[in-house]
Amino acid sequence: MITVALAGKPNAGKSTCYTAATRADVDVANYPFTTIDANRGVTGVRTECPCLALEERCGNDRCRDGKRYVPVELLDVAGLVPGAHEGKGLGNQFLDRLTNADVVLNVVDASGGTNLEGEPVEVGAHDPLEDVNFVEEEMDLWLAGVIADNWEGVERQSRAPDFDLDGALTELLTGVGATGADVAAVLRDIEYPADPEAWSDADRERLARGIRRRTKPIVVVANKADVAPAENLDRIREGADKPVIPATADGELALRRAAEAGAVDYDPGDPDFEIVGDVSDEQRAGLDAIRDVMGRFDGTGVQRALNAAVYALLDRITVYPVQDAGKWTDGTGTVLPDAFLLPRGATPSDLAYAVHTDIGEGYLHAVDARSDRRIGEDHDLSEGDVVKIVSTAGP
Ligand SMILES: Nc1nc2c(ncn2[C@@H]2O[C@H](COP(=O)(O)OP(=O)(O)OP(=O)(O)O)[C@@H](O)[C@H]2O)c(=O)[nH]1
Ligand SMILES: [Mg+2]
Repeated sequence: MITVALAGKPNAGKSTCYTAATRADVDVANYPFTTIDANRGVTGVRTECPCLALEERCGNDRCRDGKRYVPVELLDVAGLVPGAHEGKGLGNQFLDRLTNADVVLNVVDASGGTNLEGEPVEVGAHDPLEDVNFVEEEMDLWLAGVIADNWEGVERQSRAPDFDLDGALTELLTGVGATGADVAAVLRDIEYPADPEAWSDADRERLARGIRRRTKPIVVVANKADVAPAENLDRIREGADKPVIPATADGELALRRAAEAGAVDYDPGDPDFEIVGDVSDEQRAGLDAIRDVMGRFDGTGVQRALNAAVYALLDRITVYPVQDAGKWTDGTGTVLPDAFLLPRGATPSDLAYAVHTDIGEGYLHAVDARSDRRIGEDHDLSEGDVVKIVSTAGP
């Protein structure tokens, strides 16, 4: 499963985001370092379910009237402070939790109402663009540290006659999600000494920055947009060289709770909601305030941030394997039982391997269930494809 990690300084709203997205119970409070241990939960990215093309909706647990939520793992990480890579604040242990992340949501307090340590200050007194930059800097320096800690091993290997720097670095960096192609691409971009023993800290840092950018791309969540001055949001948008999504995690959490209580009709990622239950005047005022923010930002931003991370940054597509190409069901008659988030450019054979190694190894051919036509092994799959795999293995 794809892992999305929430990173950011204390009090930015990571746990609120996490709680809203996963509806798990974690501590949410207005003091720094509320999260003492990383939390792991499951949320979903939203897409159009292929069942919209059928006469009836599929009724899958993860489909709400044609809005399909495809599972991704979400990690809540404790707040980072400047110097975290050297152990400041709660330090390295939390950066280490980012190791498994495929993509990072950098949650910043766009209101400027908390300083770099996450302590409350007058709204607007702190420049939120600093939060965007320092979190990225901490991640880069943390990775530089990981590389430095393991450099002796690279030096040792370099004494062997058949030494290959690409291979040695790929081995070192595979744990943070880097492939041989990532290492080769970064080495092509930077200048470095041929002999590993001659590498300086600055050389390793350049390598770290390149690898971090490729293996842990960042979406900036400009949170607390409900109380953020407009110029702060402009400043973040202009200053950050990455996608920026204004958000109100608080608003999303309130809506999800209200939806669970039957007070509103709202599905995560909707641009608006409807009040359908009895609410007090106070609740109505609170909901109206959220609606106002949603109107300004086209929703609460939480779902949009998750979608931007997976579909835009990681460039994934959603593909649905089925056994019956006519009914779009699995062996038990469940309609559109599974959804896979594959890299763009994935082929039917890649899908077969994603379903199961045995199915991949026994792959014979595939059928596009929308058109009921056979598709070639090297055919690029597209978002929303429904595919029957014919394999010597499995059903
Ligand atoms: N106004 C406003 N407040 C928010 C929003 N999201 C979170 N908050 C508040 O910000 C405070 C901190 O939220 P948390 O989610 O605990 O922050 P955190 O990033 O997990 O903090 P640490 O675990 O200490 O790193 C809480 O009081 C939240 O209610 C938002 O969208 N708008
Ligand atoms: Mg927290």
